[in-house]
Amino acid sequence: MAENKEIEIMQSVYDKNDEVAAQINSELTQSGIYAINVMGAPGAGKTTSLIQIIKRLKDVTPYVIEGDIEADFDTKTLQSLGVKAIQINTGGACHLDSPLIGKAVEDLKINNGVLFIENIGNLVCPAEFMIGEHAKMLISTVTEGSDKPYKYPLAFEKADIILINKCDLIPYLDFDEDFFMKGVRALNKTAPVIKVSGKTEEGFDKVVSWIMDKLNA
Ligand SMILES: Nc1nc2c(ncn2[C@@H]2O[C@H](COP(=O)(O)OP(=O)(O)O)[C@@H](O)[C@H]2O)c(=O)[nH]1
Ligand SMILES: [Mg+2]
Repeated sequence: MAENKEIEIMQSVYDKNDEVAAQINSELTQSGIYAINVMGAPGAGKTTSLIQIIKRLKDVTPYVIEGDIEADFDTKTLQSLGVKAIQINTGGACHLDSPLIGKAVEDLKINNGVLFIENIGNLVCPAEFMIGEHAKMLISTVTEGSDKPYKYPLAFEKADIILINKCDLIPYLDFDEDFFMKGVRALNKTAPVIKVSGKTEEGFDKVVSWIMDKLNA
């Protein structure tokens, strides 16, 4: 009985969240904004990748909503590079939800451009909550190991694009790319998987072309 109740409440939390997410998505679309929900484990290189992507964007205004449990280092870093960025601190919650994004979008006052939403570092909960995005970008890394698609399937299943970051470190690790890709493709047949490095900057041109194709579609 208690188990049934918990399921009902969770379902209504998801429904309410998705309703608000759909509204945000439609408002962003009307304002000419393409929104990307950037997900990955803590330290995967979400902020590093955003910096690499943003510096390659031409004639497109980038906006960033930074989600963290506490602190605003990443927002300050982006602002120091001239990027319009705003911080959300969840104070403990392990993912962003659509009411939080609705408020941040209002505060940012944005139109015509691409909005990156750096979600809380976590491979589990962010994949469960839509936040008004048009696409989900998952950043996995060679340092996390090649078994992550098998252990955290939802994040890989839902992703529209997957980056394998920290590829500069491959010579020092035992990352098994074939095993990783087999796991990804069992869950997700279509998302492009792009090897990148925030250190050598390899791969980010391809990521930016994917974003530009989406923006122009
Ligand atoms: N070697 C290496 N280090 C990286 C790479 N990308 C990010 N890092 C480092 O990983 C740490 C976490 O990066 P950050 O972008 O803050 O991760 P986030 O928590 O996902 O936003 C920082 O010390 C980065 O310098 C990479 O491609 N190669
Ligand atoms: Mg970050």
